[in-house]
Amino acid sequence: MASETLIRVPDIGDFEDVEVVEIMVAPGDEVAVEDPLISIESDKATMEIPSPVAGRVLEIRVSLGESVSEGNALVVMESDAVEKTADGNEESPGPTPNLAEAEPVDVEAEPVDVKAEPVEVKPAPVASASGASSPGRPEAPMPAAGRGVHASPGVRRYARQLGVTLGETGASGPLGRVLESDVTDHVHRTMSSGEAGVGRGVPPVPPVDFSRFGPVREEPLAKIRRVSAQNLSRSWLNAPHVTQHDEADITTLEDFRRSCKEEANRRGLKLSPLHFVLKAVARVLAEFPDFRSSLAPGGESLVVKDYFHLGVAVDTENGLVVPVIRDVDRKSVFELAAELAELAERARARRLGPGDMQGACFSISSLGGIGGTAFTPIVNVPEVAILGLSKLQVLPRWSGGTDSGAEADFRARAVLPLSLSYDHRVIDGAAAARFTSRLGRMLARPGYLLL
Ligand code: CAO
Repeated sequence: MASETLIRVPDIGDFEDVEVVEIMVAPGDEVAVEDPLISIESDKATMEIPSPVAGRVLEIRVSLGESVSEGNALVVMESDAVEKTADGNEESPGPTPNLAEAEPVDVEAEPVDVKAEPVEVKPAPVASASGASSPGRPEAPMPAAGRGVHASPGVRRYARQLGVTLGETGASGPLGRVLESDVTDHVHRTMSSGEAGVGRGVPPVPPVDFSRFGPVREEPLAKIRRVSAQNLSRSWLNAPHVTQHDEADITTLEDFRRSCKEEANRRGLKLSPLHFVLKAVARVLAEFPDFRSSLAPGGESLVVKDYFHLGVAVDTENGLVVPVIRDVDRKSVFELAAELAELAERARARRLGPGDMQGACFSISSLGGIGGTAFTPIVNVPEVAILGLSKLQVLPRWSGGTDSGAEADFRARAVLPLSLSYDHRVIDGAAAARFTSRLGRMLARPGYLLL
């Protein structure tokens, strides 16, 4: 006859308040003996708690993120064949687990995460602590941990961070063990199949037969546009975006730029506001290292880049490409103008190599030569921020700042709109506002660039 079995946290050594990191079953699931039920993780090791009985899951007594210790109730199972032992206790059928020999699956962790140290964890039967059990529910002894999907804690952690379900990956390790490379391969396969490009779990747009509404024709997309569509979707779906809008008073800079025109012509160059912005951004990035960082795999640290290579979005008839100008901090504005002109020309002639588009720590997208007052550029992930420039306008600005004193008045100023999109996992709104304010001040007083 079916009876209910309450499964508790076994003896997990000296650990207390261990976090529930994975719940592998849901009410209604049928499980076999030793199928994994719950995964718990201390700062040293991960351990699966398998089912000691075969049957149906009735109730989950814990939630993700909850801290548990030995004896806490985890899962209530309905199982057919729970037998009485000689001492009157009830226990599960099948191979009686030898708890002394129990081999915690996750003990020999591969050091994917440097914090994962091998620790000996010995699951043991949970004593029927008085008052700890629900009336009428026999306690189940706990067998050895982790006989479902075999993987080290490092691999489990890696899979969790990437949102990968271990059962869906290959298992190319010895005895069907899932390796880190199986998880990585699974992600690559999913990404290149296009499934992840539009975001897993995002409902697909249903196809529409537009010819029902009028004449249509189908035109193939250029390769560049298809590649950038994937990159943009991936960036948009992975990074929580926020855009900080600001403006820079570049009246003085514009006077200076005009005064350089003759010299620029002599060098066969055209100076645009963008070339000065490149220089100023490199200076501001030196003061704001987070803006030239990337999240390390796993998302637990930042990789800060101590180089100042900047990507610049170039509009081509086949789509958007982002070539990279290296060491912007060490180049003059004329050198930057010459290099960007050369890169843009090669981009439009489809002569950029992959190396020309790699290594940026921050990007700039300028629509200033076209129009618009603000926009929300998409961060070129794994970079964490991108600066958008719109068309400068001559606008009235109050000369007294927040002071309404009699001396102040409205003056015509050349105002450059700035739109800084950032990955909110790395950058806070206050930092973004400080960044654009600093950049605005730098551009308003271009003499700073000489200091
Ligand atoms: N405000 C007003 N005028 C501006 C300006 C601004 N912010 N920025 C540039 N201009 C002017 C230039 O001075 C130039 O004027 P002249 O013809 O009188 O010399 C004119 O606009 C055209 O400039 P440009 O765009 O050709 O040159 P640039 O160096 O500023 O930009 C490049 C080069 C490659 C970035 C640009 O050509 C380009 O492709 N921009 C589009 C990028 C894009 O598509 N971004 C969207 C991506 S989605 O995030």
